Amino acid sequence: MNDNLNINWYPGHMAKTKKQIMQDIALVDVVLELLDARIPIASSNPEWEEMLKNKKRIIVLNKADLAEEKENQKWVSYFAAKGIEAVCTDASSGRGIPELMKKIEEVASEKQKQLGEKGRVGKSIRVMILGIPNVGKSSMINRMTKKASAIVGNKPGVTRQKQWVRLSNSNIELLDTPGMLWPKLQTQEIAMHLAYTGTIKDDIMPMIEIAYDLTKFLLQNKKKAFMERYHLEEKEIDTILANDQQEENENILEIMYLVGKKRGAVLSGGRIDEEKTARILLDDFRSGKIGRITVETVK
Ligand SMILES: Nc1nc2c(ncn2[C@@H]2O[C@H](COP(=O)(O)OP(=O)(O)OP(=O)(O)O)[C@@H](O)[C@H]2O)c(=O)[nH]1
Ligand SMILES: [Mg+2]
Repeated sequence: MNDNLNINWYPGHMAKTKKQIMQDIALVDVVLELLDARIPIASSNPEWEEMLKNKKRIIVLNKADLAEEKENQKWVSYFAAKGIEAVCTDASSGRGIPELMKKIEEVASEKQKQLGEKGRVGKSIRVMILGIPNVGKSSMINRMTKKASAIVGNKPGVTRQKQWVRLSNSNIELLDTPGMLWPKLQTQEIAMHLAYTGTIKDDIMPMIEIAYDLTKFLLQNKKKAFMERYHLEEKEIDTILANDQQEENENILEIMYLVGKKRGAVLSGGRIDEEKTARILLDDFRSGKIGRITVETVK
């Protein structure tokens, strides 16, 4: 397997997005930093630290329903220890949103008080939603406003332009932004984690390599869930993994092929359809069908 994901995942429009966001940061009172609860490290843009200094930040661990509850709580404590407030949410069901709203309102009322002291009343509190592509920013806005204010889609790059949305019966305004990545991913592992979760457009990704890497991760860390999902026997898996007649990556590929076979991803002539197998594995992982899986745990 190729060790390098050589892909252009920082398309031209990202630089423009960043410029726009930099300008808008100056206008907002609070920034909601949406992270993917399964990969809180990889989904955190290293540029934000600098961009957001002196801004009130709240970390939102979204897609918490797809991550392990115990690990979610560990991440909340991890951020708390750094003096950063963090909330776990599921923007599809709405879980955690009331708690998040409460936190925003706390910040808003503090800000109102400060403005009131300066004699400026009636000013809106502006909240920017920031995050990597596909993390659930627009879904979050729709949950908060309780209507379909923003377009949502199960692929990265759905929101193309920023959009202000006002919360009804409130002086809070939310700013939806396009997903943002950064020019140089720090490590190969981070690139892989972003790929597993569907942050980078699939059509520019080597899907088979990503599914291979995911399979390897699952076999090392979530073997039981993996076996259950694909009705595989532990003995069968262990025999393949222990085979020293072929390279380790061939052993893992063999297990991928088993999955393909079980799921009918077979070409005419009986060969395994690698592309289709890769799709099945990634789709199952992304939609939580293999289970709630936290890829990056607190160290
Ligand atoms: N399971 C789960 N799915 C979610 C959650 N939040 C959003 N989604 C799904 O994730 C996909 C992306 O959601 P969007 O709200 O469009 O994400 P976005 O961050 O606005 O994406 P871009 O505009 O492309 O940057 C959609 O299929 C949502 O239904 C969540 O908390 N849990
Ligand atoms: Mg969006």
